[in-house]
Amino acid sequence: MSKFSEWFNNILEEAEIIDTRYPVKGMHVWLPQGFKLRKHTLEIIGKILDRDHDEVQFPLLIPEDELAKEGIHVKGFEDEVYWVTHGGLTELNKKLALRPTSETAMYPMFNLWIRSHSDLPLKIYQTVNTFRYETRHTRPLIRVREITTFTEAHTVHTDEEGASKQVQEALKLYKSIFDSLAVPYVITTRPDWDKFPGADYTVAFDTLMPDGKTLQIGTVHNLGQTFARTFEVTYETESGEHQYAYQTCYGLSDRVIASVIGVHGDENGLCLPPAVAPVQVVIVPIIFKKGKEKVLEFCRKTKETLEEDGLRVHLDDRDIRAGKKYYEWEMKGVPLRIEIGPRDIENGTFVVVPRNTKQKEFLDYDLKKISHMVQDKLDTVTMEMSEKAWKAFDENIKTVQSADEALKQLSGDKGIISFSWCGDTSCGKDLEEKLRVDLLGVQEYAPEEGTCINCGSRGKVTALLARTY
Ligand code: 5CA
Ligand code: ZN
Repeated sequence: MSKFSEWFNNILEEAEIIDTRYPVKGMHVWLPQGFKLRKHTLEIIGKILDRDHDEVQFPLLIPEDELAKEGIHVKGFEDEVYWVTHGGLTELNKKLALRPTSETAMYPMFNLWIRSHSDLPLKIYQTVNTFRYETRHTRPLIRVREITTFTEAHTVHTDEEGASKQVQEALKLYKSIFDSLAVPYVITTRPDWDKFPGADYTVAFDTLMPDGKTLQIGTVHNLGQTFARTFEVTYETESGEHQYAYQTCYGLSDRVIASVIGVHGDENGLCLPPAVAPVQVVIVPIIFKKGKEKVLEFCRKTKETLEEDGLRVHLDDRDIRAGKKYYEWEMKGVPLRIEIGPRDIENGTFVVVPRNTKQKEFLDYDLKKISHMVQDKLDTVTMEMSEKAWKAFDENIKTVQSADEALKQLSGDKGIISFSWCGDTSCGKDLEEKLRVDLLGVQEYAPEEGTCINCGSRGKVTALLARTY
C-alpha cells in the first residue's frame, strides 16, 4: 500500500467519514461526519445543476431487455452488472439489473415523454446509488462497487449543435463545482478507446492525488444519436417531420469527495474547504478556574451569533486540555478555530487560527461585526487552499520531449505528463503499454506542432498521460 493509500484509509476512519468494515466488498457505511460532508458537497452540486436542470428519480432496477438494447453500451458494462434473478423463491422470467448508470432506465421513458420540438431541450438529473461489479482493486470512495453519490445529468436536444453546446455548458458547470471545492483539474477529451460505452466522445476532469496518480473526477459525454436511435427518442419538427434527437449525459461520483479529502489533507489530517466542512468554525474556550462562567458565556453568545448568520459552529466545552481539542479538530479538518479566554475578554479581542496556515491571529471582538469577520476569514481560507492546490497541481504537470523522459519522470514524482502525440490509436495504445500509463486524453486548443514522442511522426495534438487510479 502506498503512503497516501495508508493516510487516506486512516483518515477516513479517524475522522469518522466512512466505516469500511461492512461485510460486502466495495460497499461502505457513511458515518455522521462523512454524511454531512457528503450532504454539503451534494448541496453545491445540486445548486449549480438546479440552475437549468430538473431533478428527478428513476428506479434502481432495469429490465434485462432494456439494458441489452444498446449493443455497444451493454458490451461496455456486461462484466460489471449485478443481477436480480429472484423475487423471494420465484425465479423472475425477466432478470433485473441494478443500474450501473441510468441511460437504459431513462431513455425508454424519454421515448414516451418527448413528442415535439417544443419538449426540447430536456435537462434532468438525479443523485442515486449505482452498482458496478468492479474487478480492479476497490478503494473507499475512489473505486467502489456501490457508488452512493452518483449524480448523473441527461439532456436531449433537437440538433447536433444543441448537444455539443451542452457539453461545453456542462464543462462550465463542473468547473464551477470543482472551483467551489478548491480542487484543481485538467480537462481532456478521452482517446477513443477509453470513451464512455455508446458515446461519440467523452470529456473528462482529472485531478492529482498526493502520490502523483491522477483521479478521474467527472465525465461529460456527447452521445450523439446512438441512444436516440436505439430507444427511439424522436420528436416532431416544426414542419411535421419525425427526427431522432441528440443526447448528452454527464456524471460525478463519490470521487468528488475523495478528491476534496486527498487534495487538501496533510500530515495533521483533513483540511476541508469551508463550503463543505460539517463544522466550519470550532470555538474553544480557554478556561482557568477563575472566570470560567464568563468565558463560557462569551463563547455561547459568539456561537449563537455566528449560527444566526448561517455558519456551522461547534462549541467544544468538554473538560479536557485545550491542546487535545486543537489536535482533534485539526485532524477533522475544521477550517477555522476560535479561542476565547479571560485575557481576550479583558482586551476586547479573540483569537482565530485557520486550519490551512495554523497562523494565530488576534481580532477585535465585536458581536455586531463578528460574523462578517469570520466569513471573511473563511473566504481567505478557501482562496488560499485553492491557490496552494493549483500551484502544487501545476508544478506536477511536466512537458517531455521523448518517451524515455516520460518514463524517467514517472519513476520519480509521477504527476501528469504533457507531450506531443500523432493522435494515432495504435501509437497511443503502444505508448500506454510501454510506459504502463494511461493516456488521459487530448487537451483543448492543443497546438499542432512537434514530433510524436512515441512514433516520431508529426505531432498533431498535445496529450496528457499519467499513472491513474
Ligand atoms: N452515464 C454516464 C454519465 S453519468 C456515466 O456513467 N459516466 S461514467 O461511467 O464515466 O461515470 C461517471 C463518473 O463516475 C466517472 O467520471 C467516475 O469519476 C465515476 N466513477 C465511475 N466508476 C466509479 C466507481 N467504481 N467508484 C467511484 N466512482 C466511479
Ligand atoms: Zn505517434
